[in-house]
Amino acid sequence: MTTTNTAAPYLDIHPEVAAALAAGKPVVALESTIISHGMPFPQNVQMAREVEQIVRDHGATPATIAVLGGRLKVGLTPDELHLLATDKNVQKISTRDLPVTVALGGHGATTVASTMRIAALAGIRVFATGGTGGVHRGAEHSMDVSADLLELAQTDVCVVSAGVKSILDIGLTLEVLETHGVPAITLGSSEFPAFYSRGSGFASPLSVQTEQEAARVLKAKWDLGLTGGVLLASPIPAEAEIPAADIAPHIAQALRDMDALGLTGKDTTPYLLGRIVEITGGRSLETNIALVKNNAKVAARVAAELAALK
Ligand code: PSU
Ligand code: MN
Repeated sequence: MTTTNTAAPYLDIHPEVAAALAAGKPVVALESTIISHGMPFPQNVQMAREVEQIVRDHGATPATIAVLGGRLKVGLTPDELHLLATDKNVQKISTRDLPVTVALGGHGATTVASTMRIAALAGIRVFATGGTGGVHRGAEHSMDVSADLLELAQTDVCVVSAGVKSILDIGLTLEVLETHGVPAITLGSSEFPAFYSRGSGFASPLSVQTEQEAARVLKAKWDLGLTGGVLLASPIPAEAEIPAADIAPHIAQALRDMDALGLTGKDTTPYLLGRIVEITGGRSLETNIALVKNNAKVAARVAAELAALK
């Protein structure tokens, strides 16, 4: 990607994050769509605060990213986190939306794609989320392929996620990542994980055993001039997972309900996540929170190992 310092006047990097970056200390980017559109209040703001603390407890500085009043915010205050969690005027914004939200001075919660781009502008290389977007089921007709995949193809950031949400077509998602030269690497398993579940039935294209190995992969990739991102998949801890066979009928139900409502495009992922929380009586929300926390821990360790290699 082309990172130019013409972006600097649009960025507000929190002083704590700026100090860590200047000192070469580990920093972990965190996204905000998961707060505004991925979980209900008040669990969303509580999750956001706890995830920041987990990053700190594992030796890195958290930088939650959003667009507020048209400013690219890297690192948020508690009041800003609260606004994202509660204000209905906050839009879900992906890369395509960034120039409009900036130019018109709006509020936007950033997806994986737009968070990656802002993280890269700020010089942050490691990012934790819940699950990455991917190729939607039925994409051969809808053409609904998340911009997260195209951002991974071009922006030099490692995204730590619990794999790809099982509301998506995981096989096609892995194909698109391969086409774009994006390493999809699973930490500690030979099977690619499926967000709520440790297993997806798909072999992971690549694996590493430790966060230190993951950091060495990142250094090698970028040293070699292989631009673009890495998807580091971290399976949800066994005690927190919903096994694939248990969640499958609930996902099928949510997809049917979505089709009946005629929802498409950017509204699908928030609807499906919310509907699955309803159908599972809240269990999937607990699972989602557990996997995000685990990813924050892994990302902090990768960022620390990467900082030690430089
Ligand atoms: N992970 C979660 N919850 C979420 C998301 C990820 O646990 O809500 C969000 C991310 O912001 C991701 C987005 O980029 O879902 C995917 O949206 P879409 O399918 O429209 O690209
Ligand atoms: Mn989409």
